[in-house]
Amino acid sequence: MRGAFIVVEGPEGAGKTTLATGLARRLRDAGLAVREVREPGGTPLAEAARRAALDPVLAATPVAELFLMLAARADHVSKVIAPALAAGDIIVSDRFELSTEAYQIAGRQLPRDAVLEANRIATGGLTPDLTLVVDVPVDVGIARQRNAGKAADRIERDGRGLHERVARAFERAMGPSLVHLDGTRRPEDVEQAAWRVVCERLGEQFPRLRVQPA
Ligand code: T5A
Repeated sequence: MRGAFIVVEGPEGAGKTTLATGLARRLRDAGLAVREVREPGGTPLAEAARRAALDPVLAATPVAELFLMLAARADHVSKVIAPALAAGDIIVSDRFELSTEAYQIAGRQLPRDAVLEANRIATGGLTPDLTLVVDVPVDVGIARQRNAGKAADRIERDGRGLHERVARAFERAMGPSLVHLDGTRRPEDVEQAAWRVVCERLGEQFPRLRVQPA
């Protein structure tokens, strides 16, 4: 038995959490077992690594930031994600390894091959079945975070150059299991478009998704 691993990715304030929550609700309404997770996070060790990585006072260097993200991922995959998939659950994750490509490789400009190999060790080779990338321009995402009253963490406070490189990396990401969504649309429209993709891609494995209304 194997479940399915859905990841929602995108730059700051793209609407990832909003979309992940909406998709998880729809999947549960369809009668499926769903587990919502976020990265970095999801286990006590991973949440501690998240706090360390995002704390402005600790001022993690780019390399320290990378290894905090990967330590969090290794713990999360082995203790939560892999067991849940083995039990047949659908995982909906707010961020995963594409964030490492966008932030640590494109954003921080760390060496690509070495980072990808270190990430592969962290994941044990587990990759998402479906990655939904929510694209928004940098200014739109930052304005949304401000309007939501979110206190900026260490990475969010970084310069505009980083966030431009991150957003471009997400926009350019491609792959057979990767689908882009226009995050500038209304939340309900983004969710609707994502739901259509989920039903198309996972309908064969989960027959309950074949008959879901649009
Ligand atoms: N990181 C993470 C790395 O550097 N490397 C890694 O490998 C990983 C995994 C995590 C940080 O860690 C970094 C990246 C990040 O800097 P985070 O909290 O997961 O931080 O990421 P954020 O992008 O900062 O999360 P946000 O919660 O701010 O953004 P979301 O989740 O994209 O947006 P959301 O859904 O919370 O919405 C923000 C606001 O916009 C509104 C919402 O109501 C909310 O007010 N909104 C919309 N408004 C208009 N139209 C829409 N379509 C909207 N969708 C949502």
